[in-house]
Amino acid sequence: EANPLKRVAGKVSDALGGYSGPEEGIPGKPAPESPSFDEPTTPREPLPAKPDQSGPDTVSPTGQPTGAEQARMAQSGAFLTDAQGTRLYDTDHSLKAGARGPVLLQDHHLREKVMHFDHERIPERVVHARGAAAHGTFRSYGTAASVTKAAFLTQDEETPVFVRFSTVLGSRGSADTVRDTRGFATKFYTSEGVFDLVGNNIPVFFIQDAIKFPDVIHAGKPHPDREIPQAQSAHDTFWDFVTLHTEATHHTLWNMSDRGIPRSYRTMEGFGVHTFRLVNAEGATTLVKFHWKPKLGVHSQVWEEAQLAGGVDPDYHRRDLADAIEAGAYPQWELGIQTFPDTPDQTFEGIDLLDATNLVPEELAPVQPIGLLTLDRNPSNYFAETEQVAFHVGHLVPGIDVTDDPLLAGRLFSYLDTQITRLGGPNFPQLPINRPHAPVNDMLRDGMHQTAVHRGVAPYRPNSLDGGCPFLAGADNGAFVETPVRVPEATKVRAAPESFADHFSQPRRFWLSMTPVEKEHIVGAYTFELGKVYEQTIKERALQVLANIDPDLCEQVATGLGLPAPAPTVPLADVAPSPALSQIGQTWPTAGRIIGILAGSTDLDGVHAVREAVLAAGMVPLVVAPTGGKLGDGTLTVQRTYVTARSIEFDALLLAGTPGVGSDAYTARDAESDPVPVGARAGDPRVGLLLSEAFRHGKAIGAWAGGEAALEAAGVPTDAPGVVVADSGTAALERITTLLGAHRVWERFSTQV
Ligand code: HDE
Repeated sequence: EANPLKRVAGKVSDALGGYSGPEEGIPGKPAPESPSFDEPTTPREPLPAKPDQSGPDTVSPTGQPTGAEQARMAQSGAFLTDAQGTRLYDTDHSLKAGARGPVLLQDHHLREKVMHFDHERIPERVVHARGAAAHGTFRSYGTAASVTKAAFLTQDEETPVFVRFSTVLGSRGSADTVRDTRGFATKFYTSEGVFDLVGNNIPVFFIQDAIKFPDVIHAGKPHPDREIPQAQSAHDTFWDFVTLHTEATHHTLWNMSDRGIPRSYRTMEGFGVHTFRLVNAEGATTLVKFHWKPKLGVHSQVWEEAQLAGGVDPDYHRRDLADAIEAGAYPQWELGIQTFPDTPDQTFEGIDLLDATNLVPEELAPVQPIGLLTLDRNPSNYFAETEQVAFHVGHLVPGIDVTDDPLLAGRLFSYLDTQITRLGGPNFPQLPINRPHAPVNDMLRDGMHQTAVHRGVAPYRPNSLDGGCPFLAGADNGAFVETPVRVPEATKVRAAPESFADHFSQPRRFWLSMTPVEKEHIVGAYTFELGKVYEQTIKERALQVLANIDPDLCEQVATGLGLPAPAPTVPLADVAPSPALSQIGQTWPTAGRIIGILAGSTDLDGVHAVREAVLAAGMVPLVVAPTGGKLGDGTLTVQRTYVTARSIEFDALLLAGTPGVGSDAYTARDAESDPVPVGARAGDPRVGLLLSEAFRHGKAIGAWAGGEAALEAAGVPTDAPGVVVADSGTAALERITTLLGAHRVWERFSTQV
């Protein structure tokens, strides 16, 4: 059948008296034939949502549709229409005076289409612009019921959630794997209203007072003149600020540690950062800090890997999260709290709980698990959900209240305010992703983008015309009542308390808690970042800050920079290390790990067996071969080729060989039976690169049946730590799985663990 679009146009032209499209070609040349790619032609309703694509369910007392109904309103009917529902017969050509003539202003379809397109983008978030999100549920263990009356934290309660992860500094299109803090924001759609826990993957912050936020962000963002560098802190203005404003030292040190380059959103811890105040049914209060603990453990990339990923797969974290959920490997985190008595001074073991540059070591206040978060559904539309979701630290529910942390106070203003610009007005809570699942009966009316059709005539209180509705609840009916905390009598000042003045002892504790290999990474990160700084005075000041954390750290970075190491200007704090701060030394689940299998050999039975074993262990096998297509008898699909495979994607590599390789029998038959003999693979520079990178990045590598030939060709010693040569693929996999429990082969790094 010829081009169906032309056919439709033909029908219209019948009605128009036989006009059948442009006749006038370029003078002197015949009109070109339209290409005739076939398109389905039978009109039908839009495709139903995929199982993981239904919109968020909402309960709206204002008569607003639920998620499914909303989707129906967004798209229905088989035919293309304009925004008013009028059917269209052509969307490929502007209305013109003759096929080669001028376009007519009266073309409503053209003007509407282009007008809407012109406004498709909204301002990106001023910080945390780059993000990825998922839906899920939070199941409460009920263990927090003694300290909070929040209904969603009672026994076995299940609450729908939406979680958005993000980087902080980069623009919306920037790379995922840059060195930066990560956002970890959770919206709980509870029966008592929305609770947002808007946290980060680092438990401390750069500043103690919100009034410094524009300063630290202006310093971290690209330079105002050239707008470079994008999405990173390795530049003069950042280091200028954080070395002058030394309360930023602790957060900066975390950023320079492996925490600044997570392996995946799935392997990050999350922190509420501030101290919050919980209130129980009796009105008793407890101060708490929130923690998210990933079930897969806390893992990071190594710096070279993060840099490579920025080029070969800038969407690395976004893809990883979506793929895992689509594959059914649902990421999980346990929510926990550290609890502290709500004393008038709001300190714990000498640590000021209102200072967001402090953490409380888990050894002093253990994290007590209170519930489990599972992310099990990808968004169906990035813009509608991930982009339009609006978090706010002031979205609280009864039982969870704020403290006087001056950083939190500023946030309580900022998160509402920023949405006015970003989402274009005050009605963003009506966007489907933001709608509470609890009944809403506010007296907020009108404004830009008002989509609710409010009933009644009396959006004010008191009223008699709407029968007095809405009514005030009171604590007995679940109202949010601010905790009556005593404010000390004081004089109005612009000042910080004396207890905010120690900027070095907490960073020193962090440094002393690191294993040697983690310290090596920190030294490498400072040396890289400061090496990118142009101003000599900033480098010197940075070294002074490092000396005040630890002279050994300072000495090593100074050596890398080729500068003298200054002596500390403050007494070095005598702090005990907190082993819980280290990411190394534990054994973690291997579920969800990605195993690259270099195939293309004749031992396809071995490859089949190892693939099955990887799947059975809950890991992900990816078969890599020189070219795409199928291997052997056609039952083995190639998933990555030498062109598309990069080492960053794999947690471990397995090299299949050829049974009998090296023997006389093999030599005789290899060319015929093995389209890609081991020898050819071994010499391929792309395989060499894959192996040398995986080796450098501390990844486990296994080989069987002669597969080690490729290792030898790549200069990877087969007797190095974490390199396994076994009799069969499954035997190699077994040993590699044990190695993966430690995440990386740490012994490969120059410093011992
Ligand atoms: Fe934010 N922050 N922030 N922040 N923040 C925003 O809100 C702000 C801070 C965090 O995925 C903005 O809707 C101020 C700490 C996350 O949508 C803005 C201060 C922590 C996200 C804003 C802070 C965070 C944001 C930009 C200092 C960790 C992304 C867009 C007082 C506990 C949320 C928006 C998402 C986003 C202001 C400090 C975490 C401008 C003024 C501390 C995870 O309102």
